[in-house]
Amino acid sequence: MSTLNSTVTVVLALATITSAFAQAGTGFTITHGDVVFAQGDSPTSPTSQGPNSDFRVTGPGGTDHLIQSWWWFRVNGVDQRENSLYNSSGTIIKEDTALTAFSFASIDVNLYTAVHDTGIGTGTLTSAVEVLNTTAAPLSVEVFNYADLDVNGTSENTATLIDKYTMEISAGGWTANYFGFHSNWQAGTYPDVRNMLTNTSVDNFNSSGLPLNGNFTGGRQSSIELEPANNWFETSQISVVPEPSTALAVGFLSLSLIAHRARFRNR
Ligand SMILES: [Ca+2]
Ligand SMILES: [Ca+2]
Ligand SMILES: [Ca+2]
Repeated sequence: MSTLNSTVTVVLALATITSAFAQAGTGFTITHGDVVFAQGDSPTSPTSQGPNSDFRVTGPGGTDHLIQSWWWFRVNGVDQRENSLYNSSGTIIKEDTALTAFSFASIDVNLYTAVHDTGIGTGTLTSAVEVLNTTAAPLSVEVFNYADLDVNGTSENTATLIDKYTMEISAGGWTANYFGFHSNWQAGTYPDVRNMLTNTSVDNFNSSGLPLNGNFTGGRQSSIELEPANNWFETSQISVVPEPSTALAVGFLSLSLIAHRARFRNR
């Protein structure tokens, strides 16, 4: 009896602890083919470090290439720091897409997430926020996307800038592109970039930090001006793509097989 009571107490205590940090039921898993994305529950505080995430392109038991994917914002002239998206009012899941809704003092935010299977060992995660000005005055808002990729399930990654919209992160035969049309980008070794978003001061990304070797994290910032009742979309994409050297190796293999066949025929 006392064992049962203490078990009940522990379960209740765990439930209380969990609810203090995340909103149960707002996290989700979406799937397309063998591409799987899992998002942890929405945090309950603007000062949170954001939920954890998984991104796999080889089925639910495959390599997880992602630690975190989340969004932060700052209403200029109001907020003295960046705020994570928090206190979701709920998530609607539909197989390969999810919509998580948020409502704040001056903006509403809809977070759209989608996965797309683009072939064997490849796939895309699209994360987009719709920001709506719910006040009667124009608003200036900074929107931040943040991603902690651990490509190949390891924090030992090599990251380079392909162009101002695309970062390439690689390890162990895997390559991921982190892509988005934003004003400024930032890369750094964990936890430097996330600290900019979770510390108590105003920070802006300055398009620096690449190339890097180590525990890659990256982000993008957009400055948007919103008239009353107007909305704006920001999109971020993570794609696991064929690694150039792997594709080349396969190419060489095909060529050598063709050469072998040709030799065989000539005998
Ligand atoms: Ca993960
Ligand atoms: Ca900051
Ligand atoms: Ca990382």
